[in-house]
Parts: sequence; C-alpha cells; structure tokens
Amino acid sequence: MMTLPDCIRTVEDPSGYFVYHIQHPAVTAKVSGHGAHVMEWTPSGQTHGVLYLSPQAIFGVGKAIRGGIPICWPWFNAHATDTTKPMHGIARIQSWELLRADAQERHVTLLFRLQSSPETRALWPHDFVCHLGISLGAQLEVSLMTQNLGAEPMIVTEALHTYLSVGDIQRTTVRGLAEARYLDTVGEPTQRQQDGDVIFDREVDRQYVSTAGVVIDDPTWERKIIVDKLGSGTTVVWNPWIEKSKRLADLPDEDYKRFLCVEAANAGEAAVRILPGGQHVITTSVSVQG
Ligand code: TA6
Repeated sequence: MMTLPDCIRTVEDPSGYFVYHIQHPAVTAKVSGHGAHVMEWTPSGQTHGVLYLSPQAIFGVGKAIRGGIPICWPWFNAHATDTTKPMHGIARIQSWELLRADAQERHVTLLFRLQSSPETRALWPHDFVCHLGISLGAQLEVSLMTQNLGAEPMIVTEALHTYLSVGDIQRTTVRGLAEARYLDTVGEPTQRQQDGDVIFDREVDRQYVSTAGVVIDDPTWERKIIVDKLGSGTTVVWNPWIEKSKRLADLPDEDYKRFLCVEAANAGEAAVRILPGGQHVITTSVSVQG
C-alpha cells in the first residue's frame, strides 16, 4: 500500500473498495477508488458542499454511485448497439488503481489508472490505459486521459458527469449557452437552439454543442458555480425533475430540487477518434464565487 499524505485517510467500504477521505486546510473531500469517483468536494469557507451526492447512493460492485463526478467512458448514455452493456460505459463501475497522492499547501492531487483487461475487453474490444488526474482545493479539476494501446483506431464518447448542489433548482439558472444548438433528449430527440439562460421548470436533458464554460447562478445559497472545460465539444445539462426522480431508486423523490448536472462531454458529433498510439484528454474545472 502506498504511503498517503497525513490529510488522507483510507476507509474500506463494505463493498470492498477504498474511499479516500481528505481533510486539508483548503478542502474537505471524498474520492472512491471505485470509478475513480470524486464523491464530495467542499472548499474551505463553503457552508454547502459543491457536489451533490445522493443519500440513497448505492455502493456496490457493478453499480454507479449517484452523485459526485461519475466518469462516463468509453460511451455516453446507452451503448450504440448492445443495450445489455452498462449505461455510460465501463469506467465508472471499474476499480481504478491509485498511483499517486500528494498534498501541497493549497491543494491535494490524486492520480488514478485504469488499464484494459479481459473483463474490459469483453465489454469493449480495445487495448487502452486511462489516467484520471484530480486536483482538489479552492478549485476542483478533473482530467481524463485516454491512450490507445491497440492497432486499431478507437471511437470514444465520454462525460465527466458532474452533479452540482444547489439551494433550489427552480431558482437556478445556467448562463453561457445562449444561441447554442442542442439535442433535446426528453421525449423524441429533437434539435433545438438555446434562447437565453437555461432555466429549470421541467425535466431537462440536453446535449449542447459548445466548448464554452458556463456559470450556474444559485440565488438561494447566494453563490455562483463556474464550470470550465478543455477537450470537450459537448456540454450536457440534466435535471430529472419530478417523475424521473421517482423512478430512480438511488435518488430521494424530492432531491431533483437540490442538484443539476453540468457535464463536460464528447457526445454525438463530438465523438473522439483516437488513432493507434494516440491520446486524448478531457478536463473539467469547477470553482465557486460567494
Ligand atoms: O446526464 C445525462 C444522462 O444521460 C441522462 O439521460 C440520465 O440518464 C443521466 O445521464 C443519469 O444516467 P445514470 O445512468 O447515471 O442514471
């Protein structure tokens, strides 16, 4: 077992995987080795955690944790041809290896690795190595690097599926997507164009064609959350609203009011083609004002 900085405590979950509890002057956080999943992140000075984590999240082999930042890779949403394969790919339900953990004066960094195996090849016929770099401090930064170790090109869709905690979804707005084209996947998938800020008065499940950062305005908790990104051509915005929340066993019925997802992604026309020996990096950064 590698030596960890004093500010990181390892707790073994009953499901047998490790959760890293970080208690640092600049930040409090939890990261699970299952899925290399940032579950909680609270910069010092913030009353409310910035990431939403469902109190009914299921921790188990083959299960995705509801909340935090699930890593959706190497496909986003359902598999293109085989619906028996896991939703949102394999990365978020695999156990990742913690390679390094460092604590600096103002932040903590973790580096995880996932390598192809007979188990992953059974689901996705490619040889790869992925690294996930996480920097936690006043700002959160998550970078997913994919390297193609095989002899064939690989096509990847992906999302850093960030759940953000808000005081009241009905008073929350997302700024920075005005005029952007998007695929509305609520009901029959339909191409639309965004008019002004994104508001939440119904189920929202949209894949915006955008490389821009956005600002989430949360007047209830008097704070703004800034989500920026690199290597991402799609911004996914999701809130399940009332009916879908009731259908999700790992989400309290009323908790649609308490979060939204703003995801740095590559989906649809932004799918990434990685040549043999090539690599691709997608990064999301989150910071808070107020
Ligand atoms: O955030 C976009 C989305 O694809 C939604 O359609 C919804 O399914 C969400 O991801 C959550 O997916 P999950 O498999 O984690 O329940």
